[in-house]
Order: sequence, then C-alpha cells, then structure tokens
Amino acid sequence: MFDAEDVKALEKEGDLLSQKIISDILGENFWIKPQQIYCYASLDSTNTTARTLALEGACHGTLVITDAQVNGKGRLGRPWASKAGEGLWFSLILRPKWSVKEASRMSFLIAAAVSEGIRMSGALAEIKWPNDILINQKKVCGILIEMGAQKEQADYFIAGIGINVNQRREDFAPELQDKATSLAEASGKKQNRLAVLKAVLAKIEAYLELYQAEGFEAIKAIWLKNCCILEKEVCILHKNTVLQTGRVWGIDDDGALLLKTENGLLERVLSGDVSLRAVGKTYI
Ligand code: BT5
Repeated sequence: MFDAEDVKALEKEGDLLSQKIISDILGENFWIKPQQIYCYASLDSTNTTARTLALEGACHGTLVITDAQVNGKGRLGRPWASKAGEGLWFSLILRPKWSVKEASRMSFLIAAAVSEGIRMSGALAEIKWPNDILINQKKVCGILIEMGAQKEQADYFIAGIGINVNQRREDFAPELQDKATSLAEASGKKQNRLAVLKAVLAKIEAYLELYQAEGFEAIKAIWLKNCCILEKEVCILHKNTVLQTGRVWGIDDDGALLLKTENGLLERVLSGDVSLRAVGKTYI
C-alpha cells in the first residue's frame, strides 16, 4: 500500500502535475532530484523530449513528464492516447553501465517495476510479454524503451511509460474501450497520479540496484511472478499476421520468449505481439 504520509500530503496537493509538487512528493532523499524533473502541460511525446535532453548530456534519473501528449508514441509507429488529467505520461533517462548485449533486459526490468508499483494501489497488474501491463486482461500501461549506444556500451536508455490512471470506460476512444482500462476503472475509485508515479519510480531504482547486485535472474523472477501468459497457449502476431503458436515456457537471458511448439520444440521469439489463443482458434 502507498505510504500514509504521502497520501496525506497528496490529499492537500490534489492531483496536479508541476515540477514543485512532484519534487515535494518525491522528497529530498529520493534518487530523482528537483533539478532533474522536467514537467510540462503538453508535449509532442515525452520520449522525444527525453531523447533531446539525453543527447545534450542529461544525467541518470532525469524525468520528463507531461499532463498531455499530442503525439504519444507506441511501438512500431503506433499511437498512444494520452489526454490531459487522465494518466501518467513520462519518460526516464537511465544511464546504467550496461553493455549493448544486456540492453534487451531493460524492458523486463521496467515492466517488473511498473507492475509492482501499480500493485501498491491494490490493483492486480500483470505483465504480458514483452512489456504490456494489464489489469483484468485489459491494457493499463504501455512501455516504450529506446536506447543510444557507443560501440559495445549502452550510453542512455529512455524508458517511456504511459499509465492510464483516471479514465472512465467512456473516456477511451471506442476502439480502445474493450481493450484498455485505468486504475480508477479497475478499483472503482479515483486514484492519485502522484502516488502511482512515486511508487513506480521507487521500484525502478530498487530494481536497477537489484540487477547490479544479483543479476538478471532476480529481475526475471519478479517478471515471471507477475506474468499472465506463463504456460498459456498463445500466438505471436506481427502486424496482425500469425507468425507462431505454442505454449509459453518462460524467457531466456536475452528476454526472448520461449515457446513450446506443437511439435515439442522450444523456440525463441524475439519480437512481435502476443495474443492469447482462445478455444476455436480465434484470437483475443
Ligand atoms: C505501447 O506500444 O504500449 C507503448 C506505449 C508507450 C507510451 C508512453 S507514454 C510516455 C512515453 N512517451 C511516448 O510517446 N510514449 C511513451 P504498443 O504496444 O505499440 O501499443 C500501442 C497500442 O495500444 C495502440 O495501437 C492502441 O491499440 C493501444 N493504445 C493506445 N493508447 C492506449 C491507452 N492509453 N491505453 C491502452 N491502450 C492504448
């Protein structure tokens, strides 16, 4: 559950996003310091602004957050709906000393952290490979990781995170109403965006440290604990075309999905969208 002191302070502040309110709520001992917080009323995409800042040398733990995005980005050029007042749309610049070989693990670390952070609100957030966060099988959060590298070394990661917090069903566009949800819809009551933000950011710091201390196995264990497709029959789609079907076995050290196919082989899947395979071979 969220920290009682935070909740009291948040009730006073309301649900507004500003640099001052965010830094007050995070507190002076938090890993993200006030001067590392860039807060806007509206942006094209927090990932785009964060990338510009990263290229200008912004440090580890720089947070770019906005109330609304005009051009929120999903993967593969897909749009991300990000209206004002409804959610958390933010990007974090991270500069861990990781090799390019380790880079694919970042999306698993972030998904593990976001799912655990959201669970502090009381909602059972689950992960669908590679890094969608679902509640009641509907998407509550999307994650878009981008990276810049120099030779074999990762230079920066941009962890773009979009969490639906206070939308009602009718606030989503008709095509999203059956597949998207928000923390408010799942819990039946309005949620404070800042409490969710702090919980998620704290988990990200904790898991970066956990990775440093214990390696990917520790992150993988949390990811697998929260994963909702383990041992399920799924199909892998690319642009709505079915590429592979099989039973989910786990993930390997590169974050590839391990699928047990009908002929008993274990196959690695590196990219695509997962869809649960329903009876009668229709896909949801
Ligand atoms: C994602 O892409 O899920 C990654 C979304 C990342 C968004 C954050 S917000 C802060 C940062 N700045 C950005 O510009 N982006 C990041 P993908 O797996 O491709 O999912 C996109 C699909 O999700 C769309 O095609 C819609 O079907 C659906 N969708 C769009 N908006 C949604 C929303 N608000 N809630 C749930 N589903 C949504």
